[in-house]
Amino acid sequence: MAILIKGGTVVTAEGERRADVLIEGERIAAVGPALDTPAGARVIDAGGAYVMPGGIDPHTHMELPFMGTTTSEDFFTGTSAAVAGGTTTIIDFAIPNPGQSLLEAYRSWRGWAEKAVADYTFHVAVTWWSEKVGEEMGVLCRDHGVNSFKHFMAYKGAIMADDEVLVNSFRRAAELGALCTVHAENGELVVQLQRQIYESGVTGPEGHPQSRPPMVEGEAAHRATRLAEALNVPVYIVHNSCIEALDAITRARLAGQIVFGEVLAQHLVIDDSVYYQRDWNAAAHYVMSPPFRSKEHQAALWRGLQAGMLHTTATDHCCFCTEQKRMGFGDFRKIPNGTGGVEDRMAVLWTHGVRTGKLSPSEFVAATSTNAARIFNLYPHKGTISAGADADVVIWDPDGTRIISKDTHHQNIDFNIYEGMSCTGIPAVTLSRGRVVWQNGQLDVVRGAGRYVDRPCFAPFWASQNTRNVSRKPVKVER
Ligand code: URQ
Ligand code: ZN
Ligand code: ZN
Repeated sequence: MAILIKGGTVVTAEGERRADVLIEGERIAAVGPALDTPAGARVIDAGGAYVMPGGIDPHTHMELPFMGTTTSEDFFTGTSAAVAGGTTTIIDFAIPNPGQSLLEAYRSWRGWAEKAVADYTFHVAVTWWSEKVGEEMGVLCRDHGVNSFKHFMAYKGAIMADDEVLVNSFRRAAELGALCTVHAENGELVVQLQRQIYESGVTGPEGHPQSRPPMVEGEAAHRATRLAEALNVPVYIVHNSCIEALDAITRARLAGQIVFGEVLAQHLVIDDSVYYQRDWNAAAHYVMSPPFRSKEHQAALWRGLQAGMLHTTATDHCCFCTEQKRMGFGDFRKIPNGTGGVEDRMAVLWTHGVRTGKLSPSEFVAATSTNAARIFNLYPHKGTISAGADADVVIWDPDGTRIISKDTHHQNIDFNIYEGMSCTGIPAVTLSRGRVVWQNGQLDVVRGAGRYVDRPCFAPFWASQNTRNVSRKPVKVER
């Protein structure tokens, strides 16, 4: 049955216009003013609303085994919460333990994700190095639609990538035409500073931000851009939280490098005062890395987003319930790192970004959907409203309101980092590949309806064209 979305204002990263959207099956069939209503079509009135591409969250961790436990959100509940918030595609992470086959880890995550209600795809982490890792990176690109490899510069003793891993993996990714993404914190510095802080007698959640100050992130972000420059590979820095990381990206981009930056919705609106609450549980709820920062960093991150030095917004949705957080009671180093928000990202960004004049509706669409689609090669199947695109659509009510609360969210976690936040601008209807999955405040999802999305490498473009870095042809002296 066709669906005709009538009377709305279509918003893409390029602009906005009054237009109807005709959906046939899983695809958008036509976009234009005053489209005819096909016989038998379902008509959805979008008068007074925006019609936007479904959100793409390029950074989630459903069912992640981490720090001795596993995130409380699985791919069914997590993608259900996502569509309730207007996000129709997630890019999650397959993270092998050091020594584990990348393909084996990828297959595990593929299995867990089969219960998803909306579309998904995976970055694959490189947590160790051998010839076999290099070979498997090639197989993942060639046969499994993986075009991005993640590197954790933090988490020493667990999944941290040292320089040997970074250099070998970056070089291999350049050969493959794949993108390198990094969690930029100096893992060695973190361990040293954690020990100092803990041994000084600070054992509570307030020790977490003190052991990961902005320069720990800025140093790693700078180093990641330099390694990428030396190895001629594009790099995407995830969850930039501070001025120092933003400066590293800005420097590299102004030098002509292909560098992209991601910012989390929560880092744009929550500051580090949360760690100094007297209630241990309440403070521990906010333990994630990089940590929440003081207010001047948020202002800089908003400016980075406006200036095009930060390109995507994400959530790093990595949920640990209060009891799991209490694994670190008495030692902040053992509090499982992560916070949620996959359901709240778009409403938070609309309320604090568009309604405050920081972002236009088009810039909102770029930051919540289109830029991620372009960077990770999902565009134009995802990330736009145009004929031929997947019918991942959110009908956005700019005047709708919602008070964010654990009591009403759909996320499988017993608290919400935005608890009590009043949002104006909410999804009225969400469609995933042409099926209404959220309407009138109700989910109508089908377990397993989500599909894995292939993301081809950019080899033809980046490998040949990426000469922006100074090319270093070896020089031989004839003697
Ligand atoms: O570092 C990440 O991105 C994962 C392990 C989620 N946890 C976090 O604190 N950001
Ligand atoms: Zn991270
Ligand atoms: Zn993450």
